[in-house]
Amino acid sequence: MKRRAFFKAGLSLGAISLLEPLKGANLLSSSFEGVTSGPIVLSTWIHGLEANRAAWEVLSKGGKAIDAVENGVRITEADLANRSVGIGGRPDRDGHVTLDACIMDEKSRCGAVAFMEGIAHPISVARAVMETTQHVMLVGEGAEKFASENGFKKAKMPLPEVKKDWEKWKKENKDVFKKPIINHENHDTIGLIAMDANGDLSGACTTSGWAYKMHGRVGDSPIIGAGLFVDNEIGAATSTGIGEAIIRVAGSSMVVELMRHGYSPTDACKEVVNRIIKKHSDLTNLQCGFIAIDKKGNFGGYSVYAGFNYALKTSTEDKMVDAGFDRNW
Ligand code: SD4
Repeated sequence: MKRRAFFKAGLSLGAISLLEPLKGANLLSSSFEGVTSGPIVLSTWIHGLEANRAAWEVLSKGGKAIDAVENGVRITEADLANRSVGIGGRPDRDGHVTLDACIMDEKSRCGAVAFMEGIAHPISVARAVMETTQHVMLVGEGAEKFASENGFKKAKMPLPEVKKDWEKWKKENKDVFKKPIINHENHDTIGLIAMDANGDLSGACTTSGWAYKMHGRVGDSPIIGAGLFVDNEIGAATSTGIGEAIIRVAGSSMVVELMRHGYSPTDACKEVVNRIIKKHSDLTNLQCGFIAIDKKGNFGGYSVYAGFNYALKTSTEDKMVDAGFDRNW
């Protein structure tokens, strides 16, 4: 398969002509974006490398993007060392690990679970909601009941070492609104978007959310349009960071909508980041990042603060890419 990947150093006329009609775009002016042809997987943070490889196992055999995205993020959900996704996730302030996830396919079918406890793979439950019910989202006990009835694997959470951290946090820190520092050192949510050999797009997003959040809090990650959005005519986007800020601007759906109006993936992510910045007078620790792919294989990402990066997998690339950013910490 013919494939091209253009970065700053290798920008070619071919890439320019592909993007010429785009309005409001900086074209491929930075190292944090590119264009490729053929299947592609993009996912948030360093844990995305492994997730992408699992997604690639599906795509490289001609599989569908929807299967690839689920396969990919299940790796992160099963990683006991990951404190922001799945089994190893940190609890809320009352000691409950509550999990949020959503999935969306090329037909705009979608499924989500939120505020769900004790189930190892929320993304697969979200997919079952999508495929076997008339609903889009199940939460809390209802989601757990649905998962048990459908034979999903249970898991005991929090892990003993995570519980120990929480007990320490409880003693030392009563401020439930303290914002987590969201950067590559404490990993965070995985949002994974992919395009398959057929040119179809899908996405998945899964998290244990904001560590030590209020009991009952749900962030952007399971909300279609906030944490994830796919429109197979246009592109796909997903997010990471302070979910409340992302929900306020309908983040991922806005990124896709801007791409519909001619923005490149990076410029669409940047515009939504700018809206977040404009709407918040206090930006302390307010990290939010977006990644996006468009239908032509352009991809990119942007965040409020430096430090956000994403994993890229194509048939020739398997690496981390630094997202563009508005400011340094
Ligand atoms: C949330 N967006 O629950 C998630 C957390 C996250 O990077 O992405 N952290 O708000």
